[in-house]
Amino acid sequence: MQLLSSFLKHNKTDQDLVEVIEVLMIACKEVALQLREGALAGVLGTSTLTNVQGETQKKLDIVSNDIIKKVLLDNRLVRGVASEEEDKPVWGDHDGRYLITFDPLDGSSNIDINVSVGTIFSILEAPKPWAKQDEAEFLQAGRRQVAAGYVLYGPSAVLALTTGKGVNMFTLAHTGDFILTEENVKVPEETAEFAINMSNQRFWEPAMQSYIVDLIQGEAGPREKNYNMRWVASMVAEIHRLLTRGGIFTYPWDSRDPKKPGKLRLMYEGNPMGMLIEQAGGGATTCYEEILDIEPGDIHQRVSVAMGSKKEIETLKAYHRTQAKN
Ligand code: P6P
Repeated sequence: MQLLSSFLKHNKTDQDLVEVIEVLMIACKEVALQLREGALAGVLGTSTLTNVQGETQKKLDIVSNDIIKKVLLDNRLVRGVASEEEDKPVWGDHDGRYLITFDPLDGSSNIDINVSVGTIFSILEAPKPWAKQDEAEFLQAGRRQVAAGYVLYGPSAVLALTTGKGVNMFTLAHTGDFILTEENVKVPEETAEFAINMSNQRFWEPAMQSYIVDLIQGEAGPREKNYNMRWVASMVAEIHRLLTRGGIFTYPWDSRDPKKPGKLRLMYEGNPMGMLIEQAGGGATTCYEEILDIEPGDIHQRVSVAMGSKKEIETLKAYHRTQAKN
C-alpha cells in the first residue's frame, strides 16, 4: 500500500507542490467528516445567502469553502485562492508561489438527498514578477495548471489527481491516509454511455440536438449501436465515471441565456477536469476549441463542456463542424 506523499515523492514531484497537495487533503478530510456527519452535524439544508453565481448557498457550501480557504491560506506556499463561493480572490499573508482555484462542494444540490458531491481544485504558479494581489494572476489558460484534481465524497472518498504525469487515484482510509488505489488511469477511447441533462434539449444548438437524437436511435440509427444514459447532476461523479469506465459528459451552451457560454465554470470546473481527462487520454472541448487552450478573462467565466472518450468527442466535434458548414 502506497501513501499519497510517498507516491508523489517517488514520482519526483516538486517538494513544494507535494506540500500544497497534502495541505489541501487535510482540508478535504475535514469536509469529508462534515459530510459523513450530515444531519447530525446540523449542516444540511440551505443558508439565507447567495453566491456570486446567484445560487442559494447550501450550509455545507459555506462550511466547506471556509475550511478549504483557511487551511490553504495558512500555508506559506499559497499566495491566494479563488473559489466558486467567493466574489473575488482571497489573498493570504504569504508571498507564496501557488494560486489555487476550487469549487468547494460541486453538486451541492445533491447534499440533502445524500448523493455524491465533490471538491474540485486547480493549482497554478503565480506568474513572475509577482504582482501585488492582482486577480489577473489567476487568469491563466488551463494548460498552465501544475496540478488538478477532485475529491469525490461518495461511498468512499476518492482523490483523482494529476501533476502532469498521468492520472492516479487514492482512497481515503479509516486511518486518515489517502492510499494509492488506481495507477495511470486511462479513459477508454470508445463508449456506449452519455451524460447530459435532457430537460434542456429544446435549448441546444442544432448540432448537439442531432448528435443526441442519433445516440438515442441506437443500433437502428446512424451510430448503429445502443447507448445508455446517466445524469447525476454532480460533475465530480460524472467525471469519475468517465475515468473509471469511459463515456461522454456534456453541459453544452443553450439558448436560455445566449450570452452565457455555458453553465459550468472554466477556472474551477472546466480546466481541472479538462486536465484530468486529457492526461487520461480523453478529450475536453467546448465542441469548437479545446477547453485547456481558452485564455480566461474572468475567474468566474463560464464554458460549454464536453469531455470523455476520445473517439466519441471527435464524433461530437464533427457534428459541430458539419453544422458550421451548413
Ligand atoms: P443541472 C452542479 O451544480 C453543477 O455545477 C455540476 O456539478 C453538474 O454537472 C451540473 O451543475 C448539474 O446541472 O442543470 O442538471 O442541475
